Amino acid sequence: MEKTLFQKICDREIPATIVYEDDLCVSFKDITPEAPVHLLLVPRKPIPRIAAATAEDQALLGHLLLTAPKIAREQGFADDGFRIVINCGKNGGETVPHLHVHILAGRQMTWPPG
Ligand code: DGP
Repeated sequence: MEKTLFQKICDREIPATIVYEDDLCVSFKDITPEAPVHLLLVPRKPIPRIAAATAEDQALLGHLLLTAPKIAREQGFADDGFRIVINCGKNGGETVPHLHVHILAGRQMTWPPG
């Protein structure tokens, strides 16, 4: 299987500004930031989208949700708040078919999203 774009970033075959990594996931700066802070958090496992995750991925998904605020604390933007977003499939706006959590911060977010 060909590696996904985000696998190549995790494996440092494509450059990115990596801000966090552990055995299960990697976080790096989004190339087209939508906020002063815009990070992506991706599992090393190339799950194509959140809807493709299975019960086998339960601990990994929990790890991602706990790691996002950990990164926010480490990077110093947790106190002012932040948003996490997972786009899924075409209508969800997912353009890279490798599950990723957007972490957005540094400005007042609005609702509803576009
Ligand atoms: P989504 O639309 O939810 O699939 O988000 C994909 C994000 O990935 C989008 O915000 C831009 C970002 N992105 C795409 N290609 C690259 C890349 O090569 N490097 C980095 N750092 N981010 C990328």
